[in-house]
Amino acid sequence: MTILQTIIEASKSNRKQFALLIDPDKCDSDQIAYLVTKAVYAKVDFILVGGSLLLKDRVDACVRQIKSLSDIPVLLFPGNVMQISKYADGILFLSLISGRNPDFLIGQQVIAAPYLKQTELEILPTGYMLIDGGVPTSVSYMSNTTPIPNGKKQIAYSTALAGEMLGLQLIYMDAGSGAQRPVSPKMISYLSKRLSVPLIVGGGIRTPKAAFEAVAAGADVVVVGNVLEKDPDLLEQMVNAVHQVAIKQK
Ligand code: 1GP
Repeated sequence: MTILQTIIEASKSNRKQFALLIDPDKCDSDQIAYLVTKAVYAKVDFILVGGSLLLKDRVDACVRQIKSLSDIPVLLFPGNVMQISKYADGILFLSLISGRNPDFLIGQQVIAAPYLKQTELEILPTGYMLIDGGVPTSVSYMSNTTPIPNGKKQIAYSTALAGEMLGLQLIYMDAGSGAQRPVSPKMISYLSKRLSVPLIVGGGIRTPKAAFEAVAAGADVVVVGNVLEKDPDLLEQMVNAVHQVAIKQK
């Protein structure tokens, strides 16, 4: 089964999934080793690797280290075409559909496509949507796009629906790393009831309660990065909060 199929299957059977985001710039190899050991124990479903802007050339090394320590699928979550590593299992092939910057809608993808074709990476076509999280984020600045206002669930829905109609297989709603407030459960619920593709949600999720609220509202995959770089010991509670939801709803 492909990684995309496992996400779709999990979504259909209401089995919620947890993705740990590792920024190769912010985590040194000791931190990665500690986080990945915790991730294996906590039964993390995926590890995402990437960042809006990386200053160090560490993506390959980071992916290889994670792969050497665990069997958890590693997906690239690239801020730009320089963040591709053939050592990962797959790539969230993102189109920034909430923005109107052609470079992030299709330009970077055109540059990456012929190179990706030569790798074994699984391609996961993903509609990426920035939702206002209360503070200006690196991703919004670097992509030169304006996030969708937090309360505008109909704009978010229409954007995601257009992505789905264009054939994108996943929708990722992101308040941006370190957002002041995560995507609201109201918005998650509105979209998840109306879309047929799985919904990934991340940005500013700092507590097990917030992770729980995101999946309870309808997110299929929750992504957490920032807070776990600071407090890796929170990982197990976060994952449990997400995995519990399906059990409770059965
Ligand atoms: C950011 O959705 C991810 O792109 C994760 O955000 O680092 O705030 O958890 P945090």
